[in-house]
Amino acid sequence: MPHPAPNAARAPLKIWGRANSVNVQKVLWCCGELGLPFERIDAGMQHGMVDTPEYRAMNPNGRIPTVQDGDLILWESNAIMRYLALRGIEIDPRSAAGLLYPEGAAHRARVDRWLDWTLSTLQPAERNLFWGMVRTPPGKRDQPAIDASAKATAELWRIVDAHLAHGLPFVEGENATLADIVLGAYARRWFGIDLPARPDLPRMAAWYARLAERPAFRQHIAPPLT
Ligand SMILES: N[C@@H](CCC(=O)N[C@@H](CS)C(=O)NCC(=O)O)C(=O)O
Repeated sequence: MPHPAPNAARAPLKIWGRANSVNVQKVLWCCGELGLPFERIDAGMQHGMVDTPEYRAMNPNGRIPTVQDGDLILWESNAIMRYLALRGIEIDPRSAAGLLYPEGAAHRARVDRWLDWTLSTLQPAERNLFWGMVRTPPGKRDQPAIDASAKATAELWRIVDAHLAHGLPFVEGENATLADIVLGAYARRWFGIDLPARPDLPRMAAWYARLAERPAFRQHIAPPLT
């Protein structure tokens, strides 16, 4: 049985990024699942900082999140989560990290594909929906772009719903993995946006309800969309 990792005894990570960024949220959720202490520093959008030479020296993209663990500085949220999980496994193979990023080439690849899919396919499809409905005042919205984005996003969630026909509680098995984190963070946006109509996706809704019970989800993902 997995037992709490000695990860809590590690020096706190430093995480740069505003708490309402989905890519930051994924990393915070991952830290919560792993019991990793961290210090978060606001950066990005209204907080600025990302264009300073000091920040660019850490992350030449000027994007968030950026994470520091000792001497290691990392950017790209999915790479950060993989690192945190692998480091946790390195420290204690029986820790919760082993559940989050399961061993075995096939199982790990099944998890990884959702990480890639989220960045390459889901995020570009849902961007106009999220920005249009959450970050744009009603009078200034590009409704056709929002509608097209909602339609494209619904088609992608149908894929997730169909995948969940495997009947297991989480996307890739009996335990929540990094795949659930990346998809769950975007699902929170999908369910949190008021839409005139949305497809009935019962398996996805049941999966999402399971994720919503997790303390780290409640803390980092559930807060209002902004
Ligand atoms: N692929 C990168 C994307 C990073 C990214 O685009 N982050 C957004 C926030 S979700 C950002 O930096 N936006 C500019 C800002 O907040 O100033 C990752 O996964 O970390």
